[in-house]
Amino acid sequence: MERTFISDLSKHVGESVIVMGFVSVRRDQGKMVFFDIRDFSGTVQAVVLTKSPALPAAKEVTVESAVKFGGMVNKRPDKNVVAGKQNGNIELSVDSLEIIGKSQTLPFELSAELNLDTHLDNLPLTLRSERSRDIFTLQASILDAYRTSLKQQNFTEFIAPSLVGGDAEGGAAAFKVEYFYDQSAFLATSPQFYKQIMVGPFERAFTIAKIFRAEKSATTRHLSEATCMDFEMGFIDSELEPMRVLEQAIRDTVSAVADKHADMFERFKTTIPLIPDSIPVLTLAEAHATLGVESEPDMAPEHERMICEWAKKEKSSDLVFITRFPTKKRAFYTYEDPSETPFSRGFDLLFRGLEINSGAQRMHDYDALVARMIERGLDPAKFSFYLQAFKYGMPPHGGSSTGLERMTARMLELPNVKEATSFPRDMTRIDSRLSEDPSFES
Ligand code: AMO
Repeated sequence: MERTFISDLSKHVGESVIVMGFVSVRRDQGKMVFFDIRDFSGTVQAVVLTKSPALPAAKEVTVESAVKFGGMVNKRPDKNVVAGKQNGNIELSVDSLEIIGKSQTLPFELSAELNLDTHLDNLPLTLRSERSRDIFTLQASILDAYRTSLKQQNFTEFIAPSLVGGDAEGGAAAFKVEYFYDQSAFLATSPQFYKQIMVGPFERAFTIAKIFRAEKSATTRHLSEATCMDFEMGFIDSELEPMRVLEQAIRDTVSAVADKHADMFERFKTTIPLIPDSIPVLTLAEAHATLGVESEPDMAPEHERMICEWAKKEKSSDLVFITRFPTKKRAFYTYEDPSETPFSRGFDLLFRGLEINSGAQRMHDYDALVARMIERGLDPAKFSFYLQAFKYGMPPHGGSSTGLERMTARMLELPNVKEATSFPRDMTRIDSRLSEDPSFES
């Protein structure tokens, strides 16, 4: 007999079926045994009655074992119906039972609240919890919606390399790897140069790329390996156009996850993010003035949190753009219009207290870009590959990069970005702990 997926069981009342899945719960009641079985499509209650030939085998089933249950789909007696719950009005009356992969006794209950290190130490198990499955189901929907939105906005997807010959950000700390011919390569800190190059062939290009950052930061918002949703577009007048594209992508993403996962927002005791008709935009100086704090060349994390509280209260928005950072604080390729000196056309997008995106209009003139590199102490010869794009004619262009893990974390108000990363790498961990006692700068 073919396997029936759990979400289809209600169509098979009164029929015999085979269900395969994992045991989420086992409850022994007198001589009967009840199970909650889950597969990718949902959960159902299974009952092994006193007279069932499967009863001896049922007593051997441990929680999280992979099982194959055969039995009859029955309507539950009215008094046992759980309204509003998937399969709340049916149950599987089990007459055959096979343990396909037996689980050892769990070190803790999967529904228990664990500290982050215990959760991370046991990921092959803890990723099975409802909480983790929710987080990464939502993350998959974010990826899907963001991609769809950019495609609808006429962007072409490309694959950016993870191995690069130099440090792609001209400054960010990179991991070095041994390469052929005694050469060193680096793990990409950003797909920045490649997305700019792709403006040549495609005009509008995007990539979902792995980035690797070697900064010694041990905070709730830093990973050594992160995922970025980057785009770049040509023929713009200012940074306002990429900001609009980004705003549309975020709006489409929030609306898609709200439609699909309203129940998750309830389970995580949070709400669907608020986005007004247009996301508020403040210059850095306006942001500091609004908070009544002294003007600084960047936003301190505490001020990011405070300005988001302001945006929520005053503008009913969980997101706020900050623009007009001093050029010297931004990456070397950031455009500065002569009429706006010393401010750049860079922007950050903050979401519920945290920067989730950075972007800008870029320099597009070859000579000006080379001059900027020299001014920043960078050797243009080392960037000759990237510079070819500008030698052969480049329009004014700009784009931005959204951190997937940060966006997921803020969507569900998770306190640490590592919880929104299926297999996080940080200073102290690549799967297992590297050290109990890191020396770090937070
Ligand atoms: P930036 O360095 O701000 O900009 O990175 C863009 C976004 O990527 C995410 N991010 C991280 N997430 C977790 N851990 C990290 N260590 C980490 N570093 C970055 C953040 C951040 O907003 N090339 C520019 C983007 C551009 O101008 O288009 C860049 O890399 O969410």
